[in-house]
Amino acid sequence: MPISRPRLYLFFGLFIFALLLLYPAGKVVKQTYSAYSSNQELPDHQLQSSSTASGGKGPNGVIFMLMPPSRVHQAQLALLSTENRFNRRLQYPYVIFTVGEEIDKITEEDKAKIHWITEGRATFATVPLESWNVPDSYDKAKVEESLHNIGFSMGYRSMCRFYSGFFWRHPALAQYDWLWRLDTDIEFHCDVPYDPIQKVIDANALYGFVQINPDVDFVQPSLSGNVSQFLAANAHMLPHNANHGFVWNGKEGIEKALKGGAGNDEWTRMTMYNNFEISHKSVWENDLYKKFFDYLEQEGGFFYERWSDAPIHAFAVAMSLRKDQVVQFTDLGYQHQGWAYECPRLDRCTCNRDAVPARGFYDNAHAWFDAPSYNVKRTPKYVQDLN
Ligand SMILES: Nc1nc2c(ncn2[C@@H]2O[C@H](COP(=O)(O)OP(=O)(O)OP(=O)(O)O)[C@@H](O)[C@H]2O)c(=O)[nH]1
Ligand SMILES: [Mg+2]
Repeated sequence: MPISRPRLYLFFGLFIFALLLLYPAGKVVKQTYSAYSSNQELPDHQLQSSSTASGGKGPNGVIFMLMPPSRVHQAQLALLSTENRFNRRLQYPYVIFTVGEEIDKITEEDKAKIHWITEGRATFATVPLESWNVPDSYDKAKVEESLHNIGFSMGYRSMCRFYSGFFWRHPALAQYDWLWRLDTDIEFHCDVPYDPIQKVIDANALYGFVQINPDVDFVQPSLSGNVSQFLAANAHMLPHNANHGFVWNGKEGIEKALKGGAGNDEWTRMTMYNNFEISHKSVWENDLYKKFFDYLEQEGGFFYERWSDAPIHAFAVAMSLRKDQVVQFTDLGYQHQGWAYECPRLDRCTCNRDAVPARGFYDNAHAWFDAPSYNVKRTPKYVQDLN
């Protein structure tokens, strides 16, 4: 008996349905990973972590970005790169911060583009002016003088202060454990076949970075001295095995810093370039860091000088985390602006190793991982939670 056309369609339909049951999406994704697993340059743990984080079922994390209206197009390109290289697969949500009334200047057309690029996973959040503008307690004449002498705009200084003391307590990030900062002026030159947050988790770490280099002190001449005084005044709060040697020169520098007498002569100036920064919220949401920020705020250096969030974060991780609680990423082909970046020798990277920005890359990650060990004797009760 000849098979009728509707029956033929039914038969094909059932056949395709059965195929889908046999090869669910997860399997297809796994096959893609196994193609990478033949690559000797990827450590095993990265591959293991990748399969657990697909389909938006991974860690409770968020990618967030501070976006001024003047840099919307730049932000769109950064989001597109992030989506193309890994996040269309990992499906992390985004929170895009604008400040005060800035959101009114983002057109509906630009919002729709961001919506399209991120497949609807981006929400906008407003940074209140109280955590942006110069607080009333500051001496305005002194701030003006600093703007004249040191340079850097008020907006830039506000940005540094926001990233020091406010981003992690903004309600838009409250529901997330893992906070992944990206800036508007970034690009990924490599596909990322694993979940970077999962990699930090698998390492039992709390912080992930790409690059470490020294910062300058002329914009923040009194920062290191203030940090040293904070350490001395709060010695009872310091965990005993934090990586102080990352930011203070040798055993002598560390001891001087812990006694409150160190300054720029003892400061290594080493900082993680935190325009890419993965952190567990507990790195910031603890009594030590809160007290640290309050102390710095009271000293006024965010506006009397140009204290930057990068060294402040570096001082913070050095006073609260062990070496093994920090992870470096070296295979992302991550680039900030026109700066030099690492172009890994991997098929999944499309960067050109002979091009100028891929040639001049340097990194001082050894400053964290090979820092001299130093044990602070006292261990406060609460910091054990952090470690
Ligand atoms: N909403 C808002 N975002 C800002 C403002 N200033 C900077 N940002 C954002 O904050 C992040 C860091 O600012 P950048 O100007 O790139 O700072 P930087 O990387 O230290 O400096 P560059 O070397 O010039 O890139 C970027 O995502 C910026 O788009 C501002 O006034 N308003
Ligand atoms: Mg930048």
